[in-house]
Amino acid sequence: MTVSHSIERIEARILDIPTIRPHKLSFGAISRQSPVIVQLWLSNGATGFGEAATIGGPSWNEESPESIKHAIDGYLAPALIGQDGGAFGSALARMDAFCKGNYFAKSAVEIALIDAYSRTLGLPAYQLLGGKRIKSLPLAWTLASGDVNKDLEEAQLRLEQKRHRIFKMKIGARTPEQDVAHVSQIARGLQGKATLTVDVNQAWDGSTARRFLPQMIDAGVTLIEQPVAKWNVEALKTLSATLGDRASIMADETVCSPQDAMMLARAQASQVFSLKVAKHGGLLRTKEVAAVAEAADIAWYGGTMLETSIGSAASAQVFSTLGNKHHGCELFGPQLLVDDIVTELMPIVDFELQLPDGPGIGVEIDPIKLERFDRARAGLTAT
Ligand code: MUC
Ligand code: MG
Repeated sequence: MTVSHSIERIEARILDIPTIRPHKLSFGAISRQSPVIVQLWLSNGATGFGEAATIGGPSWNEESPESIKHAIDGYLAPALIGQDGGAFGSALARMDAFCKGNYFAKSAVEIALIDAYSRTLGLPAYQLLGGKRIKSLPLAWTLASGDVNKDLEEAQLRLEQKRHRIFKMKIGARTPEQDVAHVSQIARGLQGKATLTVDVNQAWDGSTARRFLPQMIDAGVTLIEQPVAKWNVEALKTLSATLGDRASIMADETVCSPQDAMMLARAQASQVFSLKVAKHGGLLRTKEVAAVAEAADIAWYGGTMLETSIGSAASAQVFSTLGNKHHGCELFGPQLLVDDIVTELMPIVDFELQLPDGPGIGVEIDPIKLERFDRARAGLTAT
């Protein structure tokens, strides 16, 4: 039997959803998220949703909510209208032919396409991505209030609630000495109860990283994410060689394409890849990067761009198909937002996110909330 349904319509909208508290990173602080939500219709009437979220407009990388919507409306949607909805690889190739880069935008469209098509078949998206291997993943929380006492309070509460026992700290905005003091205080407060990660978001140069990371490790940090600029593979390589036995070095901004993954693997520059559907350009390309990791004996981590439950569930679908050499995930975006746009969140049980089983990406949109947060409706402007 062949199932052929063409792509009829694609629409993108920007939402603005406040966060429960300011979220501070090396490059700035955010108090709202502005995800781009894509809805795609197939000729059989099936519809799917996708999402791409950035952090702080175009501060995390080149793409912003506005550029994502512009790329989808102006180039990606026209490239796909009338095309076979089940030919995912061809859809990706057409998007590449019509539009260079813009991977966040492409990922939102690809998620919506796979959501719509798998709903047509009555299957969870993971069935089209190789089948489910993992049922749940340890779920990290990011401590990023900027205040030690608030961070500790937040961590204690989440431990008591059995929601999180992996905590990631965003550092690099203050001096390295201040960061070491902050991380050490948190580590003392959580000793023996939690695992600690730091994410420098590219803020340090190689010599700062070589000097201060050992102090972070002495304090109890076991996973170090993107300590240096994305291009600084030499520094990542040195850090992996010198610190790799005591803590793992994780690439985030450096590892976007499968070619980046190959280059890092050849250089032996990181022991873990943070996988993010948006930066890789979709669910299928996330699998390609994960395949390079597996082939090179590199572990994976389920990263986030602080998406709503739409993007988080889509990520959960692909993460659930991967192998078991991982450091858990951080799909906590829905918990950081004051509200969500789905009827039911993915449950967290005993510190683990339960990866969804329903049709498509496994969560259902709440149309009233979608309207409520729509930027066009609220008349808001860019971040
Ligand atoms: C990043 O670079 O990993 C993920 C969690 C968080 O707090 O910020 C993001 C971005
Ligand atoms: Mg990161």
